[in-house]
Amino acid sequence: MPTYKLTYFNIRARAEVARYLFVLADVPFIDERISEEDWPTYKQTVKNPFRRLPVLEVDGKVFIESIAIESYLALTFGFHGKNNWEKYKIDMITYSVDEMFTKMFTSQFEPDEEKKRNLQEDYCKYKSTWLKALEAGLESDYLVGNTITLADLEFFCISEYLLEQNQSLFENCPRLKSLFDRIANNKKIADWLSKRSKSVC
Ligand SMILES: N[C@@H](CCC(=O)N[C@@H](CS)C(=O)NCC(=O)O)C(=O)O
Repeated sequence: MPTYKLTYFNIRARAEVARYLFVLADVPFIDERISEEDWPTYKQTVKNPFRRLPVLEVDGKVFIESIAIESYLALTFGFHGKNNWEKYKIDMITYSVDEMFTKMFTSQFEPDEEKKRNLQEDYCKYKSTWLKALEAGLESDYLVGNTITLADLEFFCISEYLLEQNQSLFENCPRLKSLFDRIANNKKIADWLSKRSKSVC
């Protein structure tokens, strides 16, 4: 089995889905976390031409860009659907979650009050449409096909953040609520959640 090393900060954000994939696949990996204070030095030599994280190394081969990393791991471990149609739907959900992350963080960190209000409005509208579309599109016990895939892990990862902001997130989405609970209660994920490194976000 190859040696996997995933390097990121001590946060969930753009690396947690990759971590879930390792956990679900029972594949050991080095979970390297760079502290805020070590980052300026580490950044000088990080194996990414954009000088950013996450970086995945597989037997020394370097992978960058979180979505490409997740997609590679999901394909390698068998969580990327059974055919091209399923693969497309998983990608579509992955990109919609990425857009949500961007809207959420951009609105959170915008210093200008008026711009912040507009960004928050846009984020809230997007979130509401996203929830309705996913609730209506659920195919089975899982978002795509009838087994757990990368799409469910993307949904779970962003939902952890959304629930921290609003505990009644799933008030009108009973099927999504069941999906969230199903993933949280998956034995391997539950075990990971109970012992993962505590992080600010
Ligand atoms: N599109 C890239 C974005 C990577 C990115 O923005 N990483 C941030 C952390 S989430 C980073 O390394 N920030 C530190 C810096 O830019 O100095 C991906 O998804 O991997």
